[in-house]
Amino acid sequence: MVYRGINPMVWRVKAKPSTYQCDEQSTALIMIDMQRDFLEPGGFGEALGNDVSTLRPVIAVCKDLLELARESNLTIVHTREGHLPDLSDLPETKRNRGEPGQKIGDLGPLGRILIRGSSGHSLMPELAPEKHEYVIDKPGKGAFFATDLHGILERERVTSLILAGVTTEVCVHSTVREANDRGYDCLVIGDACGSYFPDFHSVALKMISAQGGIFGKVTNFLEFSRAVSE
Ligand code: TIU
Repeated sequence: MVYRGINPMVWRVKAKPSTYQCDEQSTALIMIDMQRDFLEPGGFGEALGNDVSTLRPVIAVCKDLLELARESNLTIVHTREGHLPDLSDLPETKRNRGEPGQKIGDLGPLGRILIRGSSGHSLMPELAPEKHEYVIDKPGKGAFFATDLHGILERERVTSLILAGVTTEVCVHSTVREANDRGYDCLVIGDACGSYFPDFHSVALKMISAQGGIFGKVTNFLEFSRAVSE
């Protein structure tokens, strides 16, 4: 539990479709699935046929965002997509979907693909969690499905979520949708998210902020850091 003062700083972030407002006490950073399996050759992302180098620029932005969140004493949650070694939490549909070269659970250059405990499942070393930060292991795309994320955020009295990570249209989107339905006010840091498909990335961000912010709001790291340092 992070120490909470009496008068929290209020931040107003320039965002689409309109200014996003949150305060330092009730806001969490959710860093989604910045794992070797998605960002490095030999992991799950590549097994699905993707060029994982497209995600590399996101690491530096996520690092800056993580540092800013730490300086601001935000609640910080890292998520990891992955499955138990016996595959008991892996639906057959997910294992067989996409006909990848290698399937979840198969042995690859980074260990067993998308399996908890394998080196591919670990977070990128640049973004390693600190001791007091939460790490949520999730079997699905959304971070709320089959995890205790909602309970953790309720205990921390968090109502606003700053979201980043990979991939924009898959796990970030699924998590934003789940969060929105649970009443969280979501702000996605667009340049701290990445997709193997640049066109999916930009459309996914538009889908969040369209229709008056149907799922939440979207900004970039510069605007977020400006608001925090004002
Ligand atoms: N395939 C793809 O774009 N993403 C995933 O399978 N998982 C996450 O987004 N983390």
